Amino acid sequence: MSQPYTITTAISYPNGRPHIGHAYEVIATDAIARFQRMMGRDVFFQTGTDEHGLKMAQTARGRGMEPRDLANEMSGYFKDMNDRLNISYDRFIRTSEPDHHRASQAIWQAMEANGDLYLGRYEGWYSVRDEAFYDEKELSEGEGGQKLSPQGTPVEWTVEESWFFRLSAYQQKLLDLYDSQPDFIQPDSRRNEIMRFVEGGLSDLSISRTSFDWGVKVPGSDGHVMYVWVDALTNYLTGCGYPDDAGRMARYWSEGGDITHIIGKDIVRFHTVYWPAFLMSAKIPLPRQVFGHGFLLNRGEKMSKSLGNVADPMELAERFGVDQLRYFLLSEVTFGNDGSYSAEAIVARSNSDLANSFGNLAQRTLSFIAKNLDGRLPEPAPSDEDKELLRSISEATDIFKKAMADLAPSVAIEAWMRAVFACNAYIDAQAPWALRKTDPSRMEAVLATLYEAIAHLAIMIQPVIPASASALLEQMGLDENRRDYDAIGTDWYAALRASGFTLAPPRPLFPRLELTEADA
Ligand code: ME8
Repeated sequence: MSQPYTITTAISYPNGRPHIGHAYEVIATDAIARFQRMMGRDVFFQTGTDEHGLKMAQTARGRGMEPRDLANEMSGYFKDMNDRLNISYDRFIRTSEPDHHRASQAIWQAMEANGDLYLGRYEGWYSVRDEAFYDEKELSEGEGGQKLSPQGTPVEWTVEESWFFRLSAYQQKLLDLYDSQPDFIQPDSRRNEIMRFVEGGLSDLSISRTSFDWGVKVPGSDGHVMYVWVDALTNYLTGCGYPDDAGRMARYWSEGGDITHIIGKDIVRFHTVYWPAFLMSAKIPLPRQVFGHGFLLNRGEKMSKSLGNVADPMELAERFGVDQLRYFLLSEVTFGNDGSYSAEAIVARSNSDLANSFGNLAQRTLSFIAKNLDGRLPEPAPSDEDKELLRSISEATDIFKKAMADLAPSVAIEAWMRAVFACNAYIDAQAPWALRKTDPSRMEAVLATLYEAIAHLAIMIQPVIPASASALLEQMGLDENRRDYDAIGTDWYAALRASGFTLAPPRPLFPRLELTEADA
Protein backbone atom coordinates (compact mmCIF):
# COMPACT_ATOMS: atom_id res chain seq x y z
CA MET A 1 0.00 0.00 0.00
CA SER A 2 1.28 3.46 -0.84
CA GLN A 3 2.56 5.78 1.85
CA PRO A 4 -0.11 7.98 3.45
CA TYR A 5 0.01 11.76 3.30
CA THR A 6 -2.37 13.93 5.32
CA ILE A 7 -2.84 17.58 4.45
CA THR A 8 -5.36 20.12 5.70
CA THR A 9 -6.31 23.76 5.31
CA ALA A 10 -7.61 25.82 8.19
CA ILE A 11 -11.37 25.53 8.49
CA SER A 12 -13.02 28.86 7.70
CA TYR A 13 -15.51 30.81 9.79
CA PRO A 14 -18.70 30.80 7.76
CA ASN A 15 -19.89 34.11 9.23
CA GLY A 16 -19.72 35.60 5.74
CA ARG A 17 -18.97 34.49 2.22
CA PRO A 18 -15.52 33.25 1.25
CA HIS A 19 -12.97 35.84 0.14
CA ILE A 20 -9.85 35.56 -1.98
CA GLY A 21 -7.67 34.75 1.06
CA HIS A 22 -9.76 31.61 1.64
CA ALA A 23 -9.47 30.72 -2.03
CA TYR A 24 -5.70 31.23 -1.95
CA GLU A 25 -5.19 28.85 0.96
CA VAL A 26 -7.32 26.08 -0.45
CA ILE A 27 -5.82 26.40 -3.96
CA ALA A 28 -2.27 26.15 -2.62
CA THR A 29 -3.19 23.15 -0.49
CA ASP A 30 -4.98 21.53 -3.40
CA ALA A 31 -1.91 21.88 -5.64
CA ILE A 32 0.22 20.17 -3.01
CA ALA A 33 -2.35 17.41 -2.47
CA ARG A 34 -2.62 16.79 -6.21
CA PHE A 35 1.15 16.74 -6.49
CA GLN A 36 1.47 14.13 -3.74
CA ARG A 37 -1.20 11.98 -5.39
CA MET A 38 0.76 12.16 -8.65
CA MET A 39 3.77 10.95 -6.68
CA GLY A 40 1.75 7.88 -5.81
CA ARG A 41 0.95 8.82 -2.22
CA ASP A 42 -2.28 7.86 -0.49
CA VAL A 43 -3.46 11.40 0.22
CA PHE A 44 -6.09 12.48 2.69
CA PHE A 45 -6.94 16.15 2.11
CA GLN A 46 -9.43 17.89 4.36
CA THR A 47 -10.93 21.37 4.39
CA GLY A 48 -14.19 22.74 5.75
CA THR A 49 -15.96 25.23 8.00
CA ASP A 50 -15.51 26.22 11.65
CA GLU A 51 -19.06 26.84 12.74
CA HIS A 52 -19.11 27.41 16.51
CA GLY A 53 -18.08 30.27 18.74
CA LEU A 54 -19.13 33.72 19.72
CA LYS A 55 -18.40 35.29 16.35
CA MET A 56 -20.88 32.97 14.64
CA ALA A 57 -23.42 33.42 17.45
CA GLN A 58 -23.16 37.23 17.29
CA THR A 59 -23.30 37.41 13.49
CA ALA A 60 -26.39 35.22 13.50
CA ARG A 61 -28.05 37.35 16.17
CA GLY A 62 -27.27 40.48 14.15
CA ARG A 63 -29.02 38.95 11.17
CA GLY A 64 -31.96 37.77 13.26
CA MET A 65 -31.27 34.11 12.60
CA GLU A 66 -30.14 30.98 14.42
CA PRO A 67 -26.39 30.21 14.28
CA ARG A 68 -27.20 26.83 12.76
CA ASP A 69 -29.09 28.43 9.87
CA LEU A 70 -26.31 30.94 9.28
CA ALA A 71 -23.77 28.09 9.26
CA ASN A 72 -25.88 26.04 6.86
CA GLU A 73 -26.26 28.94 4.46
CA MET A 74 -22.67 30.16 4.50
CA SER A 75 -20.97 26.78 4.66
CA GLY A 76 -22.70 26.06 1.36
CA TYR A 77 -20.87 28.99 -0.25
CA PHE A 78 -17.52 27.62 0.94
CA LYS A 79 -18.29 24.20 -0.42
CA ASP A 80 -19.45 25.68 -3.74
CA MET A 81 -16.26 27.72 -3.95
CA ASN A 82 -14.19 24.58 -3.46
CA ASP A 83 -16.07 22.74 -6.14
CA ARG A 84 -15.85 25.67 -8.54
CA LEU A 85 -12.09 26.03 -7.98
CA ASN A 86 -11.56 22.34 -8.69
CA ILE A 87 -10.39 21.56 -5.16
CA SER A 88 -9.78 17.84 -4.79
CA TYR A 89 -10.65 17.57 -1.09
CA ASP A 90 -11.42 14.15 0.33
CA ARG A 91 -13.59 15.55 3.07
CA PHE A 92 -15.30 18.88 3.54
CA ILE A 93 -15.84 18.88 7.28
CA ARG A 94 -18.40 20.95 9.14
CA THR A 95 -17.75 21.25 12.86
CA SER A 96 -21.51 21.00 13.51
CA GLU A 97 -21.42 17.37 12.35
CA PRO A 98 -22.05 14.66 14.98
CA ASP A 99 -18.77 12.78 14.50
CA HIS A 100 -16.91 16.02 15.15
CA HIS A 101 -18.75 16.64 18.43
CA ARG A 102 -17.86 13.12 19.44
CA ALA A 103 -14.14 13.64 18.60
CA SER A 104 -14.03 16.97 20.48
CA GLN A 105 -15.55 15.43 23.58
CA ALA A 106 -13.14 12.51 23.37
CA ILE A 107 -10.04 14.74 23.24
CA TRP A 108 -11.47 16.80 26.10
CA GLN A 109 -11.87 13.67 28.21
CA ALA A 110 -8.37 12.51 27.34
CA MET A 111 -6.91 15.86 28.47
CA GLU A 112 -9.01 15.68 31.62
CA ALA A 113 -7.83 12.15 32.32
CA ASN A 114 -4.26 13.42 32.07
CA GLY A 115 -4.99 15.92 34.85
CA ASP A 116 -4.63 19.01 32.66
CA LEU A 117 -8.09 20.53 33.08
CA TYR A 118 -9.48 22.42 36.07
CA LEU A 119 -12.49 24.60 36.77
CA GLY A 120 -11.81 28.25 37.58
CA ARG A 121 -12.88 31.76 36.81
CA TYR A 122 -11.71 33.65 33.76
CA GLU A 123 -11.08 37.36 33.96
CA GLY A 124 -9.36 38.89 31.00
CA TRP A 125 -9.45 40.30 27.52
CA TYR A 126 -11.22 38.55 24.66
CA SER A 127 -11.44 39.44 20.99
CA VAL A 128 -14.58 38.06 19.35
CA ARG A 129 -13.22 38.78 15.87
CA ASP A 130 -10.09 36.68 16.55
CA GLU A 131 -11.90 34.31 18.96
CA ALA A 132 -8.80 34.72 21.11
CA PHE A 133 -7.77 35.62 24.67
CA TYR A 134 -4.94 38.11 25.09
CA ASP A 135 -2.66 39.20 27.90
CA GLU A 136 -2.82 42.83 28.96
CA LYS A 137 0.78 43.28 27.81
CA GLU A 138 -0.08 42.32 24.24
CA LEU A 139 -2.72 45.02 23.80
CA SER A 140 -2.52 48.48 22.29
CA GLU A 141 -4.91 51.41 22.48
CA GLY A 142 -7.06 52.55 19.56
CA GLU A 143 -9.55 55.38 19.07
CA GLY A 144 -11.49 56.46 22.16
CA GLY A 145 -9.27 54.35 24.39
CA GLN A 146 -10.58 51.12 22.86
CA LYS A 147 -8.13 48.32 23.67
CA LEU A 148 -6.95 46.43 20.60
CA SER A 149 -5.46 42.97 20.08
CA PRO A 150 -2.13 42.52 18.25
CA GLN A 151 -4.28 41.86 15.15
CA GLY A 152 -5.91 45.27 15.60
CA THR A 153 -9.31 43.92 16.60
CA PRO A 154 -11.29 45.24 19.60
CA VAL A 155 -11.07 43.24 22.84
CA GLU A 156 -13.59 43.22 25.69
CA TRP A 157 -13.17 42.49 29.38
CA THR A 158 -14.69 39.10 30.11
CA VAL A 159 -15.47 37.49 33.45
CA GLU A 160 -16.99 34.03 33.66
CA GLU A 161 -16.66 30.59 35.18
CA SER A 162 -14.50 28.55 32.88
CA TRP A 163 -12.56 25.35 32.45
CA PHE A 164 -8.84 25.87 32.09
CA PHE A 165 -6.16 23.91 30.29
CA ARG A 166 -2.80 23.74 32.08
CA LEU A 167 -0.88 25.27 29.19
CA SER A 168 1.75 26.61 31.60
CA ALA A 169 2.91 23.04 32.16
CA TYR A 170 3.80 22.66 28.48
CA GLN A 171 6.32 25.46 28.02
CA GLN A 172 9.40 23.28 28.15
CA LYS A 173 7.81 20.42 26.21
CA LEU A 174 6.93 22.85 23.43
CA LEU A 175 10.41 24.36 23.32
CA ASP A 176 11.82 20.83 23.16
CA LEU A 177 9.49 20.07 20.29
CA TYR A 178 10.62 23.13 18.27
CA ASP A 179 14.17 22.09 18.97
CA SER A 180 13.92 18.44 18.06
CA GLN A 181 11.62 19.00 15.07
CA PRO A 182 12.98 22.19 13.48
CA ASP A 183 10.56 21.92 10.55
CA PHE A 184 7.54 21.77 12.81
CA ILE A 185 6.87 25.48 12.25
CA GLN A 186 7.56 26.87 8.78
CA PRO A 187 8.67 29.23 7.39
CA ASP A 188 11.53 30.03 9.77
CA SER A 189 10.39 33.59 10.43
CA ARG A 190 7.20 32.25 12.01
CA ARG A 191 9.17 29.69 13.98
CA ASN A 192 11.29 32.40 15.57
CA GLU A 193 8.21 34.44 16.44
CA ILE A 194 6.56 31.50 18.17
CA MET A 195 9.71 30.46 20.03
CA ARG A 196 10.01 33.95 21.46
CA PHE A 197 6.36 33.89 22.51
CA VAL A 198 6.71 30.55 24.30
CA GLU A 199 10.01 31.51 25.91
CA GLY A 200 8.15 34.51 27.39
CA GLY A 201 6.06 32.11 29.50
CA LEU A 202 2.61 30.59 29.00
CA SER A 203 -0.53 31.22 31.04
CA ASP A 204 -3.17 28.56 31.44
CA LEU A 205 -5.82 28.75 28.77
CA SER A 206 -9.53 29.29 29.33
CA ILE A 207 -11.20 26.59 27.24
CA SER A 208 -14.91 26.78 27.97
CA ARG A 209 -17.61 29.42 27.89
CA THR A 210 -20.89 29.77 29.78
CA SER A 211 -22.31 33.00 28.32
CA PHE A 212 -23.66 31.32 25.17
CA ASP A 213 -24.48 27.79 24.11
CA TRP A 214 -23.52 27.57 20.42
CA GLY A 215 -20.73 25.02 20.60
CA VAL A 216 -19.70 21.53 21.59
CA LYS A 217 -21.00 20.67 25.06
CA VAL A 218 -18.35 20.07 27.70
CA PRO A 219 -18.81 16.47 28.84
CA GLY A 220 -20.22 16.28 32.37
CA SER A 221 -20.33 20.06 32.88
CA ASP A 222 -23.77 21.51 32.23
CA GLY A 223 -23.87 25.03 30.91
CA HIS A 224 -20.35 24.93 29.47
CA VAL A 225 -19.54 24.84 25.77
CA MET A 226 -15.98 24.39 24.55
CA TYR A 227 -13.90 27.39 23.56
CA VAL A 228 -14.24 27.36 19.78
CA TRP A 229 -10.53 26.75 19.14
CA VAL A 230 -10.56 23.50 21.13
CA ASP A 231 -13.16 22.03 18.85
CA ALA A 232 -11.86 23.78 15.71
CA LEU A 233 -8.38 22.28 15.99
CA THR A 234 -9.85 18.87 16.70
CA ASN A 235 -11.42 18.85 13.22
CA TYR A 236 -8.14 17.47 11.91
CA LEU A 237 -8.53 14.38 14.07
CA THR A 238 -12.22 13.92 13.32
CA GLY A 239 -11.42 13.52 9.63
CA CYS A 240 -8.79 10.91 10.47
CA GLY A 241 -11.25 8.74 12.35
CA TYR A 242 -10.61 9.82 15.95
CA PRO A 243 -11.63 8.33 18.36
CA ASP A 244 -13.49 5.30 17.01
CA ASP A 245 -11.77 4.28 13.80
CA ALA A 246 -8.37 2.99 14.88
CA GLY A 247 -7.53 1.67 11.40
CA ARG A 248 -8.09 5.04 9.80
CA MET A 249 -6.17 6.82 12.56
CA ALA A 250 -3.25 4.42 12.09
CA ARG A 251 -3.18 5.36 8.44
CA TYR A 252 -3.68 9.11 8.47
CA TRP A 253 -2.70 10.27 11.94
CA SER A 254 0.03 8.14 13.44
CA GLU A 255 3.32 8.63 15.24
CA GLY A 256 5.84 9.96 12.72
CA GLY A 257 3.11 10.31 10.08
CA ASP A 258 3.43 12.75 7.20
CA ILE A 259 0.82 15.27 8.39
CA THR A 260 0.87 18.91 7.22
CA HIS A 261 -1.37 21.80 8.26
CA ILE A 262 -1.51 24.71 5.82
CA ILE A 263 -2.81 27.84 7.55
CA GLY A 264 -2.48 31.62 7.44
CA LYS A 265 0.08 33.57 9.46
CA ASP A 266 -2.56 35.01 11.83
CA ILE A 267 -3.36 31.64 13.37
CA VAL A 268 0.09 30.11 13.75
CA ARG A 269 0.00 30.47 17.54
CA PHE A 270 -3.12 28.31 17.82
CA HIS A 271 -1.59 25.61 15.65
CA THR A 272 1.92 25.53 17.06
CA VAL A 273 1.35 26.25 20.76
CA TYR A 274 -2.16 25.23 21.78
CA TRP A 275 -2.60 22.35 19.33
CA PRO A 276 0.59 20.39 20.09
CA ALA A 277 -0.02 20.96 23.81
CA PHE A 278 -3.56 19.55 23.55
CA LEU A 279 -2.26 16.58 21.59
CA MET A 280 0.57 15.88 24.04
CA SER A 281 -1.90 16.08 26.89
CA ALA A 282 -4.31 13.67 25.18
CA LYS A 283 -1.40 11.39 24.21
CA ILE A 284 -2.08 11.69 20.51
CA PRO A 285 0.75 11.95 17.94
CA LEU A 286 1.72 15.39 16.63
CA PRO A 287 1.59 16.62 13.04
CA ARG A 288 4.89 16.80 11.17
CA GLN A 289 4.56 20.38 10.05
CA VAL A 290 2.54 23.57 10.31
CA PHE A 291 3.10 25.98 7.44
CA GLY A 292 1.92 29.58 7.94
CA HIS A 293 1.41 31.23 4.56
CA GLY A 294 1.24 34.98 4.07
CA PHE A 295 -1.70 37.24 3.48
CA LEU A 296 -3.12 38.29 0.18
CA LEU A 297 -3.53 42.02 -0.16
CA ASN A 298 -5.65 43.93 -2.62
CA ARG A 299 -3.16 46.06 -4.61
CA GLY A 300 -0.98 46.04 -1.53
CA GLU A 301 -3.75 47.06 0.86
CA LYS A 302 -5.35 44.93 3.52
CA MET A 303 -8.77 43.70 2.45
CA SER A 304 -11.64 44.79 4.61
CA LYS A 305 -15.38 45.00 4.33
CA SER A 306 -15.30 48.69 5.29
CA LEU A 307 -12.85 49.51 2.48
CA GLY A 308 -15.09 47.57 0.10
CA ASN A 309 -12.05 45.89 -1.48
CA VAL A 310 -12.78 42.27 -0.60
CA ALA A 311 -12.56 40.27 -3.81
CA ASP A 312 -15.04 37.50 -4.44
CA PRO A 313 -13.04 34.51 -5.70
CA MET A 314 -16.05 33.20 -7.60
CA GLU A 315 -16.25 36.43 -9.60
CA LEU A 316 -12.53 36.32 -10.37
CA ALA A 317 -12.78 32.69 -11.47
CA GLU A 318 -15.80 33.49 -13.61
CA ARG A 319 -14.08 36.39 -15.28
CA PHE A 320 -10.53 35.14 -15.72
CA GLY A 321 -10.92 31.37 -15.54
CA VAL A 322 -10.29 28.91 -12.70
CA ASP A 323 -6.87 27.76 -13.89
CA GLN A 324 -5.81 31.32 -14.68
CA LEU A 325 -6.66 32.33 -11.11
CA ARG A 326 -4.93 29.27 -9.63
CA TYR A 327 -1.84 29.84 -11.76
CA PHE A 328 -1.70 33.51 -10.88
CA LEU A 329 -1.96 32.96 -7.12
CA LEU A 330 0.61 30.18 -7.01
CA SER A 331 3.16 31.76 -9.34
CA GLU A 332 2.91 35.36 -8.21
CA VAL A 333 3.13 34.87 -4.46
CA THR A 334 6.15 33.24 -2.80
CA PHE A 335 4.51 30.76 -0.45
CA GLY A 336 5.03 32.06 3.07
CA ASN A 337 5.21 35.75 2.09
CA ASP A 338 2.41 38.25 1.68
CA GLY A 339 1.32 38.91 -1.86
CA SER A 340 -0.78 41.32 -3.81
CA TYR A 341 -3.41 40.74 -6.44
CA SER A 342 -5.17 42.97 -8.92
CA ALA A 343 -7.04 42.45 -12.16
CA GLU A 344 -4.07 43.88 -14.12
CA ALA A 345 -1.65 41.45 -12.48
CA ILE A 346 -3.88 38.42 -13.13
CA VAL A 347 -4.35 39.41 -16.77
CA ALA A 348 -0.66 40.15 -17.32
CA ARG A 349 0.53 36.88 -15.77
CA SER A 350 -2.03 34.74 -17.50
CA ASN A 351 -1.45 36.29 -20.91
CA SER A 352 2.33 36.16 -20.75
CA ASP A 353 2.80 32.68 -19.27
CA LEU A 354 -0.31 30.71 -20.16
CA ALA A 355 -1.65 32.26 -23.39
CA ASN A 356 1.54 33.50 -25.09
CA SER A 357 4.18 31.09 -23.87
CA PHE A 358 2.66 27.70 -23.09
CA GLY A 359 -0.67 27.95 -24.90
CA ASN A 360 0.91 29.26 -28.06
CA LEU A 361 3.63 26.61 -28.02
CA ALA A 362 1.04 23.85 -27.78
CA GLN A 363 -1.34 25.44 -30.22
CA ARG A 364 1.13 26.08 -32.99
CA THR A 365 2.81 22.69 -32.68
CA LEU A 366 -0.36 20.66 -32.52
CA SER A 367 -2.18 22.54 -35.27
CA PHE A 368 0.87 22.17 -37.49
CA ILE A 369 0.78 18.39 -36.97
CA ALA A 370 -2.99 18.23 -37.42
CA LYS A 371 -2.76 20.19 -40.65
CA ASN A 372 0.43 19.07 -42.31
CA LEU A 373 0.49 15.42 -41.26
CA ASP A 374 -3.28 14.99 -41.13
CA GLY A 375 -2.95 14.32 -37.43
CA ARG A 376 -0.52 11.43 -37.85
CA LEU A 377 2.08 11.52 -35.06
CA PRO A 378 5.49 12.47 -36.50
CA GLU A 379 8.33 10.00 -36.62
CA PRO A 380 11.14 10.62 -34.15
CA ALA A 381 14.82 10.57 -35.17
CA PRO A 382 16.39 12.30 -32.19
CA SER A 383 19.39 14.50 -32.80
CA ASP A 384 21.57 15.79 -29.99
CA GLU A 385 19.54 18.98 -29.78
CA ASP A 386 16.33 16.98 -29.52
CA LYS A 387 17.72 14.83 -26.74
CA GLU A 388 19.05 17.91 -25.01
CA LEU A 389 15.63 19.56 -25.00
CA LEU A 390 13.95 16.48 -23.54
CA ARG A 391 16.70 16.11 -20.99
CA SER A 392 16.27 19.73 -19.88
CA ILE A 393 12.57 19.13 -19.38
CA SER A 394 13.20 16.09 -17.30
CA GLU A 395 15.63 18.15 -15.19
CA ALA A 396 13.02 20.86 -14.81
CA THR A 397 10.60 18.17 -13.66
CA ASP A 398 13.02 17.15 -10.92
CA ILE A 399 13.28 20.75 -9.74
CA PHE A 400 9.50 21.08 -9.93
CA LYS A 401 9.00 17.95 -7.82
CA LYS A 402 11.51 18.98 -5.20
CA ALA A 403 9.99 22.44 -4.88
CA MET A 404 6.43 21.10 -4.57
CA ALA A 405 7.55 18.60 -1.93
CA ASP A 406 9.13 21.55 -0.07
CA LEU A 407 5.91 23.60 -0.27
CA ALA A 408 7.36 26.14 -2.68
CA PRO A 409 4.90 26.21 -5.60
CA SER A 410 6.22 29.48 -7.04
CA VAL A 411 9.70 27.96 -7.33
CA ALA A 412 8.20 24.90 -9.00
CA ILE A 413 6.33 27.05 -11.50
CA GLU A 414 9.48 29.03 -12.32
CA ALA A 415 11.24 25.80 -13.28
CA TRP A 416 8.26 24.87 -15.46
CA MET A 417 8.28 28.27 -17.12
CA ARG A 418 12.00 28.00 -17.90
CA ALA A 419 11.28 24.69 -19.61
CA VAL A 420 8.47 26.34 -21.61
CA PHE A 421 10.92 29.04 -22.72
CA ALA A 422 13.43 26.38 -23.73
CA CYS A 423 10.79 24.79 -25.98
CA ASN A 424 9.94 28.12 -27.54
CA ALA A 425 13.61 28.82 -28.19
CA TYR A 426 13.92 25.34 -29.74
CA ILE A 427 10.92 25.79 -32.01
CA ASP A 428 12.28 29.15 -33.22
CA ALA A 429 15.74 27.73 -33.82
CA GLN A 430 14.52 24.58 -35.59
CA ALA A 431 11.78 26.39 -37.56
CA PRO A 432 9.84 23.23 -38.50
CA TRP A 433 7.62 25.17 -40.92
CA ALA A 434 10.72 26.00 -43.02
CA LEU A 435 11.80 22.34 -42.97
CA ARG A 436 8.53 21.23 -44.52
CA LYS A 437 9.87 21.72 -48.04
CA THR A 438 13.61 21.33 -47.46
CA ASP A 439 13.85 18.37 -45.07
CA PRO A 440 10.53 16.70 -44.20
CA SER A 441 12.05 13.91 -42.13
CA ARG A 442 13.91 16.43 -39.95
CA MET A 443 10.65 18.35 -39.66
CA GLU A 444 9.01 15.20 -38.31
CA ALA A 445 11.82 14.64 -35.86
CA VAL A 446 11.47 18.19 -34.54
CA LEU A 447 7.70 17.88 -34.23
CA ALA A 448 8.03 14.52 -32.49
CA THR A 449 10.41 16.08 -29.98
CA LEU A 450 8.00 18.92 -29.39
CA TYR A 451 5.10 16.54 -28.99
CA GLU A 452 6.87 14.73 -26.21
CA ALA A 453 8.10 17.96 -24.67
CA ILE A 454 4.64 19.53 -24.59
CA ALA A 455 3.09 16.43 -23.04
CA HIS A 456 5.77 16.44 -20.34
CA LEU A 457 5.17 20.11 -19.63
CA ALA A 458 1.44 19.39 -19.32
CA ILE A 459 2.07 16.44 -17.01
CA MET A 460 4.37 18.52 -14.83
CA ILE A 461 1.97 21.42 -14.34
CA GLN A 462 -1.18 19.38 -13.63
CA PRO A 463 -1.28 20.13 -9.87
CA VAL A 464 -1.42 23.86 -10.64
CA ILE A 465 -3.80 24.00 -13.61
CA PRO A 466 -5.49 20.61 -13.50
CA ALA A 467 -8.38 21.21 -15.89
CA SER A 468 -6.35 22.81 -18.70
CA ALA A 469 -3.48 20.36 -18.38
CA SER A 470 -5.75 17.35 -18.52
CA ALA A 471 -7.74 18.81 -21.43
CA LEU A 472 -4.47 19.15 -23.33
CA LEU A 473 -3.29 15.64 -22.43
CA GLU A 474 -6.69 14.33 -23.46
CA GLN A 475 -6.40 16.00 -26.88
CA MET A 476 -2.91 14.58 -27.21
CA GLY A 477 -4.15 11.06 -26.59
CA LEU A 478 -2.40 10.36 -23.28
CA ASP A 479 -4.24 7.75 -21.35
CA GLU A 480 -5.41 8.84 -17.91
CA ASN A 481 -3.09 6.36 -16.19
CA ARG A 482 -0.14 7.69 -18.21
CA ARG A 483 -0.32 11.19 -16.75
CA ASP A 484 1.72 10.95 -13.57
CA TYR A 485 5.39 11.74 -13.16
CA ASP A 486 6.38 8.17 -13.86
CA ALA A 487 5.19 8.56 -17.46
CA ILE A 488 8.03 11.01 -18.10
CA GLY A 489 10.97 8.87 -19.10
CA THR A 490 8.90 5.96 -20.45
CA ASP A 491 8.33 5.27 -24.10
CA TRP A 492 4.71 6.35 -24.12
CA TYR A 493 5.23 8.23 -27.39
CA ALA A 494 6.23 5.13 -29.34
CA ALA A 495 3.28 3.26 -27.87
CA LEU A 496 0.88 6.06 -28.78
CA ARG A 497 2.18 6.18 -32.35
CA ALA A 498 1.90 2.42 -32.64
CA SER A 499 -1.72 2.59 -31.47
CA GLY A 500 -2.55 4.58 -34.62
CA PHE A 501 -3.80 7.60 -32.66
CA THR A 502 -4.56 10.62 -34.83
CA LEU A 503 -4.49 14.15 -33.51
CA ALA A 504 -7.59 16.27 -34.12
CA PRO A 505 -7.19 20.02 -34.75
CA PRO A 506 -6.48 21.36 -31.24
CA ARG A 507 -8.81 23.61 -29.28
CA PRO A 508 -7.09 26.67 -27.82
CA LEU A 509 -6.66 26.35 -24.04
CA PHE A 510 -6.00 29.86 -22.80
CA PRO A 511 -7.87 32.77 -24.37
CA ARG A 512 -6.14 36.13 -24.18
CA LEU A 513 -7.64 38.03 -21.25
CA GLU A 514 -8.64 41.66 -21.51
CA LEU A 515 -8.94 44.41 -18.91
CA THR A 516 -11.96 46.66 -18.80
CA GLU A 517 -12.12 50.35 -17.90
CA ALA A 518 -13.43 49.39 -14.48
CA ASP A 519 -10.05 47.79 -13.71
CA ALA A 520 -8.09 51.01 -14.06
O1 ME8 B 1 -9.05 31.66 11.24
N1 ME8 B 1 -4.91 36.15 2.78
O2 ME8 B 1 -10.94 31.15 10.02
P1 ME8 B 1 -10.92 32.35 8.94
C1 ME8 B 1 -4.57 34.86 2.95
N2 ME8 B 1 -11.72 29.40 11.75
N3 ME8 B 1 -5.14 34.05 3.86
C2 ME8 B 1 -6.11 34.56 4.62
C3 ME8 B 1 -6.53 35.89 4.50
C4 ME8 B 1 -5.88 36.71 3.51
N4 ME8 B 1 -6.21 37.97 3.30
N5 ME8 B 1 -7.51 36.10 5.41
C5 ME8 B 1 -7.69 34.92 6.07
C6 ME8 B 1 -10.06 31.00 11.04
N6 ME8 B 1 -6.83 34.00 5.60
C7 ME8 B 1 -10.37 29.82 11.94
C8 ME8 B 1 -9.40 28.71 11.63
S1 ME8 B 1 -8.45 26.22 11.94
C9 ME8 B 1 -8.62 24.98 13.05
C10 ME8 B 1 -9.58 27.44 12.43
C11 ME8 B 1 -6.70 32.60 6.06
O3 ME8 B 1 -12.13 32.13 8.11
C12 ME8 B 1 -6.50 32.51 7.56
O4 ME8 B 1 -5.17 32.77 7.89
O5 ME8 B 1 -10.73 33.65 9.61
C13 ME8 B 1 -6.90 31.07 7.83
O6 ME8 B 1 -5.82 30.19 7.60
C14 ME8 B 1 -8.01 30.83 6.80
O7 ME8 B 1 -7.90 31.89 5.84
C15 ME8 B 1 -9.40 30.84 7.42
O8 ME8 B 1 -9.60 32.08 8.09
